[in-house]
Amino acid sequence: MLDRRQILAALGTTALASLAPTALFAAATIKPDDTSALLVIDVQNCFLPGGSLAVKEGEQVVPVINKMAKAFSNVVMTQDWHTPGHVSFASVHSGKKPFETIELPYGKQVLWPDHCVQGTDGASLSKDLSIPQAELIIRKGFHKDVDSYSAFLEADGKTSTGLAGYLKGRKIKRVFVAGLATDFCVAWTALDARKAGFEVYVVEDACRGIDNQGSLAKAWADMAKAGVKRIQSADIAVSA
Ligand code: VGL
Ligand code: ZN
Repeated sequence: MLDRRQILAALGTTALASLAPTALFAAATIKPDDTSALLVIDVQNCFLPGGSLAVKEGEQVVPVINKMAKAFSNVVMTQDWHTPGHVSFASVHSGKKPFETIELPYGKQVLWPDHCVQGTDGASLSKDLSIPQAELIIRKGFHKDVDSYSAFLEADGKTSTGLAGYLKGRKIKRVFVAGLATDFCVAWTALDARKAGFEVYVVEDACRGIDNQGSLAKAWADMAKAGVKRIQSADIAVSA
């Protein structure tokens, strides 16, 4: 017969054992393979502190992305790459201010401060990114009359950037999305990646949002509905 002390001891061990994998240690259960790619979205000076469209805490994604990138043999980065006088800039619409919206032929467009103008320092990738194996940089938003939050499709909903073809050509099946901003370029990229047939993960702590009029909560809801998986960088196994 077990006495009270033995029973409590046994229960204690079981309780601890069942807690251990989740609560006591980070469960790094996702192992990127050769069919996985990390998409690093718009980690550019304009979106970082001091930039013209600075995302709150934007700089905090950089060390998280650098560390996570070690787990990936395939990394693609994007650069928002607008013409001067781009249609998404409030400055070209008289009487309009940044963060207001207008109707364009392809639909509703949020207006922004001038940002990520081709060839400017603001459009450069952060000098603190350290991902030497990155194999492709996709530039987007370079048509003067069309915006492109998504790394796959421009805002007209039909002009392709070529990224889906590239990834499929390289036999990529799963994409992990990180960067700026969660509720615009990250979310639109994730949603289009689902439409293009990829398995999609958004790494929450490797992203930061703009959150204009509820856009962040809406983006997460849209992504959940589309089958985008919301994970943390600690879920990804980075082997030594
Ligand atoms: C972005 C607004 C305008 C982004 C780009 O990278 O999320 N947001 N252009
Ligand atoms: Zn832009």
